[in-house]
Amino acid sequence: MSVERPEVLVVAPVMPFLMDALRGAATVHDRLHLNDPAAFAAAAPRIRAVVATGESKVPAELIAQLPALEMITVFGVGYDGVDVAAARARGIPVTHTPGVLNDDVADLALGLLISAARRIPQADRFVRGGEWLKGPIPVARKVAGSRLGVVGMGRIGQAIAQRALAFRMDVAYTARSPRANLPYTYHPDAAALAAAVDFLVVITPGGAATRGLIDAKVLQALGPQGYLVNVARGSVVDQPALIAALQAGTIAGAALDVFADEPHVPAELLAMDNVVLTPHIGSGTRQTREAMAQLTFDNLRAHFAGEPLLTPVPA
Ligand code: 8YV
Repeated sequence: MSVERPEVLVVAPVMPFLMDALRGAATVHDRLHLNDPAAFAAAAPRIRAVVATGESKVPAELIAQLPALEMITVFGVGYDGVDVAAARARGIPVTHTPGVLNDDVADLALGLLISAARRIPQADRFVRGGEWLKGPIPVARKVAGSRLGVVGMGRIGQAIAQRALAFRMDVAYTARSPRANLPYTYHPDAAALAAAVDFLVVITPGGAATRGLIDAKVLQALGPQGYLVNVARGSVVDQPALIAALQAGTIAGAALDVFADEPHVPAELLAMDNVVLTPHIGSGTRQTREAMAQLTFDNLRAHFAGEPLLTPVPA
């Protein structure tokens, strides 16, 4: 990094591994815009980089407050919280962390799918609550050999499909366009896919283009034997429609790692026995979070060294 230490605004909590690397190379303002607006106003003209996470927001208003901003680096593959258009309009590049988290998110998707079908969390509660002493638990839903639909066939979607093959699942998908190199059945939209599968796994980027993509019509198509798994963004699913579908038995169950307004989870979902809930842990292993932190930092370092960025977001 340059001799002069750049000033950097970190907009959301980040792991100590990343914070330590940043502090070693830059003057770090940790959430100053939220914690101390007056101090932020004083520092803003000197801030040259923003460090964000997959969930955090970097709106046009914040970008406009930073006249010296040169780059935005996101600790996460999803960058739907960043107003990329506003950044681009000022020639400010945005980087993210693709690739390094594919395995973890795909592992969790399969884990959630199996948890929902085999009711593993419920079975755990059954044992702990002494219910087993009163009699056996009801039988669950078989996974091996069933039909999987993947909404979004990017890097993580493909990693999910590969894992599903080991369970002899019949894999189909929807995406903006068919991928000729993949052996899976393509459906033109989410409703057509949902009608053809037992498990619908959502792993498409968030943002305006996919907001509410999984709506009442898609859930209706998934049907009373179908399960929804969301490891993408809460915004991709119409959450009130999902709650209504679960309450009415329109679908059999759901496993959700992401929600519309994290960390808030609607009381209706908390109260339901046919849902499995996790707190946005798709990439949440030490190994993967360290790899993400390294890539986030390496992009920052490359920028200030005048080198090409490693992983800019796609144009
Ligand atoms: C978060 C994610 O970035 O990669 C993404 O898009 O949503 C996650 O990996 C992570 O939870 C850190 O905030």
